[in-house]
Amino acid sequence: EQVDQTYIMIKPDGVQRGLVGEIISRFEKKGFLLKGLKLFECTKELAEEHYKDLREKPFFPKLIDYITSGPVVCMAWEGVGVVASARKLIGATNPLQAEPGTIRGDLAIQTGRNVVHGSDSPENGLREIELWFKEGELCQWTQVQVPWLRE
Ligand code: DAT
Ligand code: MG
Repeated sequence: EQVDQTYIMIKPDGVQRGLVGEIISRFEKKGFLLKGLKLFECTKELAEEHYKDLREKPFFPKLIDYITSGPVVCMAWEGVGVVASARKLIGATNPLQAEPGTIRGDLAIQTGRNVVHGSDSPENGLREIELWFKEGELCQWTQVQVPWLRE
């Protein structure tokens, strides 16, 4: 089985609203492996690079203002199927359309304040982790719970 990595980020609204523990907990309880974690104030340049595919969208300037409006929590998570699974845990982009039980479905109401980011493909997972983390900020470790997660 292919082990993937995904970049998950708690956006400034999630940090300001005191949802950091709650959001980390969802991924932690699922059983994925946490490889990197930091509270971080990002530059406009980094936010623009992260969202470069959306550069032409009318909401792009507001999106960059939002992401740079306060500290974010950057995370790298690893596991089989972690990219798609994390997207399911996060829920639809518009929180009003996100299913109850998802992070956005439970904790947010507006697309422009949707509390969390998750990579949309394994390729982007690697690209975004490389973009947001420096060498030495990621950990290689083995969870003691592995035999209780996988047969
Ligand atoms: P997602 O974050 O679910 O991967 P996306 O990659 O299409 O969604 O867009 C990135 C972010 O941009 C999204 O989390 C919030 C913002 N955004 C997307 N579509 C928007 C819209 N129509 N109006 C305002 N903000 C939008
Ligand atoms: Mg996206």
